[in-house]
Amino acid sequence: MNSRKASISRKTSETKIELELDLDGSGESKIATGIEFLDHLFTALARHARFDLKLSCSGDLAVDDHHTAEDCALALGTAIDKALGERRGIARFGFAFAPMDESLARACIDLSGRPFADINLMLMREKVGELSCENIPHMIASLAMSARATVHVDVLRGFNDHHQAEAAVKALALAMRQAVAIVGDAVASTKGVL
Ligand SMILES: [Mn+2]
Repeated sequence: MNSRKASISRKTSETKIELELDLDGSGESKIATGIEFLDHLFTALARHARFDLKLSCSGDLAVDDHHTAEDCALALGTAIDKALGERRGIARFGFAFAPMDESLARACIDLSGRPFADINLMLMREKVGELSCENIPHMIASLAMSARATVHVDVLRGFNDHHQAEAAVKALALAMRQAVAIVGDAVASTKGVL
């Protein structure tokens, strides 16, 4: 199998990001975004998707956490898109539930080439750590857009925002792992293109 890796250097007036991704890794990650709860979520994503991921970001955290959360997710999605190449042989679809104590999340993904996201996490707090809760669904949606994936993530129950966010990301990771898996050598579309 060809290696499925990608590197991203992304620099704007708001963030500077370096990212290295291996879709066929072992879940090892080294994440430093400047927001520890965001690091926690990307670490969980890499671990459960079994991606090797290095991500460093120097963002305008003096403004707020928005650009950092969004741009890190965009960079990861772009890397996934790049690493997948023409998407030949992939399973394309992935579905997973992840419980975390009282919380239960479900993620469904189609690496369709068509960006779409519907994310409902039922978060109640303003922030978890230094990450604003409004940026957590935004981050998953940003990843879906740049990965050119259709992604539905729902927290079905829960009352702890940390658990709900983490369960959502773990479900996404498990679904992602299925969707990127190599299962054949055809492009999994009746159109012949993803
Ligand atoms: Mn946790």
